[in-house]
Order: sequence, then structure tokens, then C-alpha cells
Amino acid sequence: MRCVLAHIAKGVDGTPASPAVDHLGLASLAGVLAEGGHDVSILDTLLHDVPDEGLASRAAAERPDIVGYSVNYSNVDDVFASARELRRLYPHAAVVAGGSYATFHCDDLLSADTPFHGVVLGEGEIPFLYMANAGADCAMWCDIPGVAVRTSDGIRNTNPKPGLEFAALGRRSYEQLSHLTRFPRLCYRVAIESSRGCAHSCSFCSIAASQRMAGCAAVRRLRSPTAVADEVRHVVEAYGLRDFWFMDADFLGQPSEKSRVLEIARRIAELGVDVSLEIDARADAVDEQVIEALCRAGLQRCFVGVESFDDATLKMFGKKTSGHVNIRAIEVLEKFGVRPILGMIMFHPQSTLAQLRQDHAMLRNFGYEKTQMLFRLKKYKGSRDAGQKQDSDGRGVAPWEDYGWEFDNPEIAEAWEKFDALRLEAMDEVFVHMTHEFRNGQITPEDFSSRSDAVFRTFGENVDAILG
Ligand code: B12
Ligand code: SF4
Repeated sequence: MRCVLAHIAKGVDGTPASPAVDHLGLASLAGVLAEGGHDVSILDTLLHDVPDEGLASRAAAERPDIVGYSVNYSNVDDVFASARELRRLYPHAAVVAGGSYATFHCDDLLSADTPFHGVVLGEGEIPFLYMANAGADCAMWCDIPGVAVRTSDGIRNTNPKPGLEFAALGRRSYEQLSHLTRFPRLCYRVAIESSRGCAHSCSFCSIAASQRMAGCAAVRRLRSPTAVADEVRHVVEAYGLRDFWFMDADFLGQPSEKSRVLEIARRIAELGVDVSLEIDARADAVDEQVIEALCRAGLQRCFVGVESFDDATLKMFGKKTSGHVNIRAIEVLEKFGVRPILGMIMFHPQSTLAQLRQDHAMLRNFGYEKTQMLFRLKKYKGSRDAGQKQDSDGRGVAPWEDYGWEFDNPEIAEAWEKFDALRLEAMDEVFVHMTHEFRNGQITPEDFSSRSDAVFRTFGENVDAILG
């Protein structure tokens, strides 16, 4: 079968994607499909420099049997438009959607006038391989675990099974990397993974939700340190790319995984290559020995799911950390010169002025430029939070109401409106105007980062008028 995997690249909250990064999920699918004897290519709007509206004709030109779109909150409208256009241009292809968003919105994606023939739920490697093996006739997909299809009787879906162990996943496709080579250092990241899954179950998180759906709640699947280091070496030698971003939900993992993380760090350091690494971690796993070892391997940036510095908020999220643990993690990272990237969820239905002021004071201290610039809880469909919490009218927030919540306190709602207006202004300046100048070569990567930091710092100063 001829398969095209398509991605309309966007950044947070729909801003232009920056830095450029290859789509690891699609690379993994492509690797498994190719090993299964299928002919696969990946089309990514940023990497192929194709406008969103041009993706359908590029995909149609490949005369595919199946086209799979990766869908997320930021690109869903554009994906719908592209899939409709593809069906018009090339009605012979079966069109499939996958990814976290598609998983929990499969009913919407397969609604009556849908351009999609099927939706893959959760990890896609095996379900998509089985679909390709079965052929482009979606009637043949009904019994594949992890696939939803529209039949004459409505939507039929079969729950996913747990994903494959790393050794069974085989080699990912590297075809996207040749497109990353045109970006200078600091402007791209090579996606890599050392583990899948998370042992925790924070109430807002859809990773935990996907694991529950596949019957593997709290299970971590680990890749061997040798395989991770070999991949780093391969990418450096074959493509000359040196900036890596680990896509693991929880790179540092459980306390029992510490020796494994130290081994990954040692093996990468022993390669003796100049690389930079970025990881995602929980605050309670950040410790000096591990961070020091990872720094020797090239660690430069660490996303930490801080969410809030307020213990009651963290308890409500089921985060199992504390404000103190968060502060300590940031201090350890800064001690070793690792840039923390703070994931924050300080605005939530029960936010109080005192809690917001505390969070704001901490962010003013550490620097708003170190946040992801996302601050308001999103009730992702599928997550425990979306299914359980009550909104201000006392109705249960239904699983399909992703963002359907209001602040309990009208004063906080007003504070959010003002905060968000400033936030959007700052994001616009950095992700639209500055990114445009940057892509046109008008400003250097160094200038881009110092100027964008200044914009976000000023945003923090302006928030003083609201929460100071
Ligand atoms: C890197 C990343 C980003 C990058 C984008 C990278 C990229 N290439 O697109 C940036 C920073 C831009 C980003 C932004 C956002 N992200 Co993000 N991101 C991640 C992160 C950390 C890693 C993604 C990854 O590579 N995973 C590993 C690969 C192997 O898995 P995968 O991509 O999910 O692909 C597998 C399946 O989903 C599926 N699949 C995916 N696509 C397709 C397509 C087809 C056809 C098929 C069959 C299957 C399939 O099969 C793949 C292989 O098993 C994840 C957390 C995580 N660890 O997964 C969050 C995550 C995906 N992001 C999330 C969110 C919410 C966002 C934003 C909406 C945030 C915001 N408010 O703006 C935006 C949306 C824009 C976007 N492009 O995604 C949520 C998704 C929640 C949800 N229910 O949708 C996640 C799960 C984080 C979380 N804890 O909640 N993100
Ligand atoms: S937010 Fe992070 S720690 Fe919590 S369940 Fe999700 S991936 Fe795990």
C-alpha cells in the first residue's frame, strides 16, 4: 500500500511552530509501515515549506491508498479543510486521523459529513499497520483494536491494546531529518525518545487517560540506554544535526529508574559529540546527581510540569508534588545552568487571588520568560478532570466540553481576561512578528532568544498591575 502521513505543524495555541521539530509519532509509524512492506512518505507543512492549504494537493500527487493526518487542538480546523480538499482532489484514498486529539474526539471526527474513513485511537503503530495490511476498504478495519470507523449502524470502535515494547518497535523513519538540516542550530530540534508512558495520573493529563484506555495505566516502557546513545550518534553522523528533544512524557521516570538515566547520560557523554538535549521531567525527580550527569551529556533545557506553587492547587490536580519541591527543582536546574521551561496551570475554576498572587510572585522571581506562556487549565477530553469536575452552575463538566468551565469567583474571571489580553499581545509579538523576521533571516537566533525573553519578562512586569 502507498501511505502518506500528513502533519499541519502549529505551535502552542496555534502560533507558528518554533523551533522546527520532526514529528516523532509519524516517524515511528512510518518505520513500522516500511518494515511491514508498505511504501510510506511523511509530509509536514513546516519541514516541506508547504502552506496549510497546499497539503492536500501535495498528498494527492503521491496517488496514495491511505492518507493519515496527525490531529491536535491547534490544527484540527485546518486538518478538516485539508482532508475535505484531499477527498475532492483524489477520492480514491482512504483518509484516517490519529493522535491524542483524534483519540478523544473520534465521535466528532467521524460525524455524518466527515472526510475521515477511520480514526486510530492511542498509539498508532500496530493499528495503522493492520489497516494498511487490510487495504483501503474501511469495512475491513472494523475489528482492528484501536480503530474507530463509521459504519451504516453508526460509529464502531474497538479499544486499543497496550503499545509495543521498544525492541519490537524497530527503527523509526529518518526521512524528515533531511528537511531539518536547512535550519541553523538553536532553530530546530531532532525528536527522540527513551521511554513511553507515565506512572502518574494527574487529573488534567491525557497521557494518563490514553494509558487507561489501552489498559496500561501507570506502565512505563523503557528503551535501552545503548539504543538511545546509538541513535544520537547516528543522527549526528548521518545528518550533522546536534540539538535533540526527548519527547518522553516523563524522561527521568520513577526513583527506581535513576541508574538507567545515569547510564543514558554516561553513554551520550562518552560519544564525545557536541550535542544539546532537552527533556520533560517531574519536579520531584530533579536531583543534583542526575542533572549533573545529564549536563555532561549536553542537557540544556528541562521542561518541568510545575503547574502551580500552591500546595492546595497541586493536591487538587493529583500532582503529588508541592510548591517547595517545585522551587527546589528549579534551583537545581539553574545551579547547573540548565534552562527550566515551566509548565504552569495557575488559572483554574477554584483559583483564589492569594494563590494567583503567590504564583505570580514566584514567576516574577524565576522569570516569566521561562514559562511556556500557557497558564489556564484546559479540560482535555478524556482526562479525569474533564469528566468529573463541576462548573460554576454545579453541572458536571461533560467529557466533550474541553474548555467548558468558568471561574467560581467573578473577580478572578476579570483578572484572567486582563492577564490573557496581555499574554496574547506578547505571544503575537514573539510568535508572529519576531518569528517572521527570524525566518526571513532579519534577526539572528541569539537576538531572537534575547528579544523574546525581554518581551515575556515585560509581560510579567505588566501583570503586576493585575496580580502584584
Ligand atoms: C512535542 C510536543 C509538542 C510540540 C509539537 C511537536 C510536534 N511534532 O507536533 C509543541 C510544543 C509544538 C506542542 C504543542 C502543543 N501540544 Co504538545 N506535546 C508534545 C509532547 C511532549 C511530545 C509529542 C511526541 O512526540 N510524543 C511521542 C510520539 C511517539 O507520540 P505521538 O506524537 O503522540 O504519536 C503517536 C500517537 O499519538 C499516534 N498518532 C499521532 N499522529 C498520528 C497520525 C496518524 C494518522 C495515526 C494513525 C496515528 C497517529 O501514533 C503515534 C505513534 O504511537 C506530547 C507529550 C508526549 N510525551 O506525547 C505533548 C502533547 C501531545 N501536547 C499536548 C498539547 C495539549 C499541546 C497543545 C494543544 C498545547 C496548547 N495549548 O497549545 C499544542 C498543540 C499544537 C501541536 N502541534 O501539538 C497534549 C495533547 C493533549 C490532547 N488530548 O490532545 C500532550 C499529550 C501533552 C499532555 N500531557 O497533555 N506539543
Ligand atoms: S502531567 Fe506529567 S506527571 Fe502527570 S500524568 Fe501527565 S505526564 Fe504524568
